[in-house]
Amino acid sequence: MTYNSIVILTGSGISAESGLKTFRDNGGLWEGHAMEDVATPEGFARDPELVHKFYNERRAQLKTVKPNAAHLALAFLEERFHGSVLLVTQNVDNLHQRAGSKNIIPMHGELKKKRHIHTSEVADCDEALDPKGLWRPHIVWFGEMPLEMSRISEALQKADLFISIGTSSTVYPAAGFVTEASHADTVELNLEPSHASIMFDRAIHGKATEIVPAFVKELLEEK
Ligand code: BV8
Repeated sequence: MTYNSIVILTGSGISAESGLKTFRDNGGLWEGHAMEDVATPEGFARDPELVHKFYNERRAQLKTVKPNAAHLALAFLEERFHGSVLLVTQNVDNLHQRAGSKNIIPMHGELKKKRHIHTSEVADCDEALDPKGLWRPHIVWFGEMPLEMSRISEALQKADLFISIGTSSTVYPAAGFVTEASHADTVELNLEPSHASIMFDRAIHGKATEIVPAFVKELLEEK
């Protein structure tokens, strides 16, 4: 089958081998914190100092990690594929961007951006945010609407291949994308079967730095 329009969804598993913690593999604790305390608007209202400290630490950590072979393979696919490639990531790190991917939708926001709490203006953010300031992390918390959902739905409708990489498929609406793309061929690349594995036409299990470059090679060799 020759594909023309690929949509890729990535989750924290694609960044695991770069040294960034995943959500699931820490017993549901997000870097030692309960999700409710650090990844909800209520948690932010309750304790802005804790939430800013949590995101300031993760933002600073980005300087110490780099993209891995899986991020680089996806950037290579976008560059060499004859059709369209849209990369939708649940991750808030900047590793896809640093790997060279261009057509990206960071649907859960970005550590390297901040949002004004009154005007909602979004701006670059390289340093620590001051809890007493007027900016919050530009991150989509639980209970908040992910970014660019209509653009994502449109792309899923048009796709003839949907690839899900490094996600446990526990977080919605991202976990529902495979259903929206059920008219397309659907492939899951993950360390182990996810909650949604049975929804996929094909599943390839292994470490992202091994299975993603191999799958990209297979895609680019297809005539
Ligand atoms: C919404 C930013 C509605 C934060 C994130 C009650 C109240 C409100 C909402 C809900 C509710 N109950 C349910 C919901 C919906 C909720 C949801 O889905 N909850 C789940 C937990 C049940 N969703 C939402 O709230 C979403 N918003 O519904 O809004 C709405 C409607 C209209 C109008 C307004 C609002 C918003 C969800 C976004 C939350 N923010 N991120 C931050 O990052 O700090 S989600 C967060 O979880 C991260 O983005 C992360 O990506 C994600 C965890 O998922 P994964 O990426 O899959 O990571 P995980 O660790 O789970 O899995 C890693 C996988 O990788 C594993 O399978 C592992 O095997 C694999 N792996 C590990 N190593 C490797 C590997 N694979 C390959 N190679 C390796 N080396």
